Amino acid sequence: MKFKSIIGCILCGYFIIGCSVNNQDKTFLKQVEFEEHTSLNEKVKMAAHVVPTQQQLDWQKLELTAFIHFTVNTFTNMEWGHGDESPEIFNPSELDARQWAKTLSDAGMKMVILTAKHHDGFCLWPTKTTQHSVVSAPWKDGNGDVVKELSEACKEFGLKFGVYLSPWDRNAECYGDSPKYNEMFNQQLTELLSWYGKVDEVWFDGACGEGPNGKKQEYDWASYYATIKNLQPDAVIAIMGEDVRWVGTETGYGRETEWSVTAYAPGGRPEMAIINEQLELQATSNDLGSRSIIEKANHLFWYPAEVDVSIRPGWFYHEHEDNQVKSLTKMVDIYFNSVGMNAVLLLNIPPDTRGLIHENDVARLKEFKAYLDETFEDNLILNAECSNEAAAKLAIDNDYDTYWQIDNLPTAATFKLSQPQKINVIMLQEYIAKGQRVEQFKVEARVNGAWTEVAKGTTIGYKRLLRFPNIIADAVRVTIEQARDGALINAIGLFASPEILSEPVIQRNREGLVSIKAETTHPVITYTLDGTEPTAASARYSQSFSLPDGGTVKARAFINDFGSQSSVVTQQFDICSQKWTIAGVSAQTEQFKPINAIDGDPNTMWHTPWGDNVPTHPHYIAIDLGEQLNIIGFSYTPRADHNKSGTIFKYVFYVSQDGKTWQAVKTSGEFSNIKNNPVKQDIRFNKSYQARFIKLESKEGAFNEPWVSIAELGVITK
Ligand code: FUL
Repeated sequence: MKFKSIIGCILCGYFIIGCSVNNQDKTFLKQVEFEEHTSLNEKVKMAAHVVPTQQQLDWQKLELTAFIHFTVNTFTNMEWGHGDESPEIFNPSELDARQWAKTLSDAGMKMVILTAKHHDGFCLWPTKTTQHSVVSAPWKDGNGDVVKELSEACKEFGLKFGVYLSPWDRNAECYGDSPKYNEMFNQQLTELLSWYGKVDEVWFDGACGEGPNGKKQEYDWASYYATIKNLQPDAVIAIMGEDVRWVGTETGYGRETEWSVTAYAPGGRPEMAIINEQLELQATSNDLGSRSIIEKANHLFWYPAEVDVSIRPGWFYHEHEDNQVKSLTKMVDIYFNSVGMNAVLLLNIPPDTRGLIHENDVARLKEFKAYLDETFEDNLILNAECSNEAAAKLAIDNDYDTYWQIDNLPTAATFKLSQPQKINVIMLQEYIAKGQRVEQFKVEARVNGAWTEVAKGTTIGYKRLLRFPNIIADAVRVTIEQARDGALINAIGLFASPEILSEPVIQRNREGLVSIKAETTHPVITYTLDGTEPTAASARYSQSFSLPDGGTVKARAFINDFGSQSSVVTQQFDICSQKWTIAGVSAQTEQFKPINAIDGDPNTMWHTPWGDNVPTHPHYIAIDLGEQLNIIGFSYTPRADHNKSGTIFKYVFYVSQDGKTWQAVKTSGEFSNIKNNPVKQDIRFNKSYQARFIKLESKEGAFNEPWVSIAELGVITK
């Protein structure tokens, strides 16, 4: 096998990339380029020896990191600001970055990344590049600096610190004048990376909502990376950077098979884009690193996944989402599907208009931390007897840098526990300092003398966590079945996680009937309609009840004679759609009728014809509300299934008295960030309108398709 020099050296020359060609243990630091005619077997073996940089390795070990989204949007109630917001509105009454840092460090987070500048262009630090910043805000009479306050608080609480700087800038006048904006952007980076001490991660968002007629800016990625390498050589560069990869969704869930070695080329440089075009790969592709992709690839990269997700539906704080902080069950599920699937979790916790992390989020983070502590405090395998493989002991010695080396596959190791124990979680870790290799494994447990398979999987990577139903076992057997080269397992864990009583689900149908269900068998559910927290003494739910005009329903589940309780779930309902009818649509299909958009069921949808030669935008749906209502806004719920095709991005919203003369109340509306985060969006108007009819007209889809889909359309009257 011959090795060619690494493409990074040829292409740009600013990564120090080495390849030690020691025959025992060849490694390719961060990337490798294949010689022509390299066989698949050789390629796969080389893939096993692509290793992370020290920075990437240190980053991976953080596991839990936090995002802070805070800017003018916090005060305008928006997800994407337009860039024309007055700095006057930026006025947090009690901003306390120490409260953020303490809350996050108490929650087990190891780093905090702040949106120093989001798409609206407002800078949270006193930049010299624009007046559109904290210097023009009333907060601290223009003398405030959020970046400084948070970076100092992070130092105090032992947290690493990162900055998010949006390349897309809707305020900068020079955006679109490429050389000029690149200079401004590099200046902003220089300030952020030289004024505030150590910066550990720089986050470049790939989002841009300019559309076909918008401004076109050619980002000079190579110069941005050079600025960072120069000022903060230890920082990893994420998303549109070359060290850390966006996992591809904002749901909190990574891939079942997650390779840190990808054929998907990192960052934004044109030469990387060409590689991805040739292989037809995107950050969102299902498969970035399997053997079949490697077969086609000429290069491989160490490009590990980061899972970014918000604790609330939106990235910025919205008061109306105070009751939609993700449940403990959901948070734990996200943890197992991110940290437990070879990724780093980047959990967003957006401060409110006071400049504080809201009480509801603080409470949930405490529960989350307590749950993880209780689950992982006692690794039951550490005292196990390793019966058949002396070498496997190295995986249970609690030393990260020693490992069980498995050269002949498949190989199993049995770990005998001192006594039968309740278990429901297995943890496996690969020693990724030497590469990611395992392609298939299984775990069996001995229950009452009989072996049964409890978990199996494909990739392990830095960490793999698998959950299975409670069992009482006295031994476990781990079999590494397939790998790209000798497998190196440096840690195995066996845990008993506490049961979480799952929260009830509150639903209301078109007729206004509310039903509450829980997954747990035979729970007692109590609820309130007055906004108070349900307790054991609150009304018991036994059958559906009517709430046609809307209101707030809070519910909680109990088991064990009220001995264990779930967290509280809240659902806010507006007026129900019982009296509504469809007054008109631009196009329809038999399968997905317009009525589905107002049937109260988010699992059904209206969809216009799709495929070739179908009607295109503007599409519309008009609804007769059956009565005059005082409308202050509307809500759009994108389709519920995994496929988000037809999701609307830009729209106009109209009201009418008679269904003939329409008044546009939102002329250039946009469902911000709906492509990446397709959740229900509440759009509020500046004033209220008396209307009997409403109409939503699409202008542009989120995925450049000519058709549209709507799961639910609702009005806000309260
Ligand atoms: C997206 C952005 O458009 C969102 O507003 C948010 O910042 C998220 C983390 O990245 O691409």
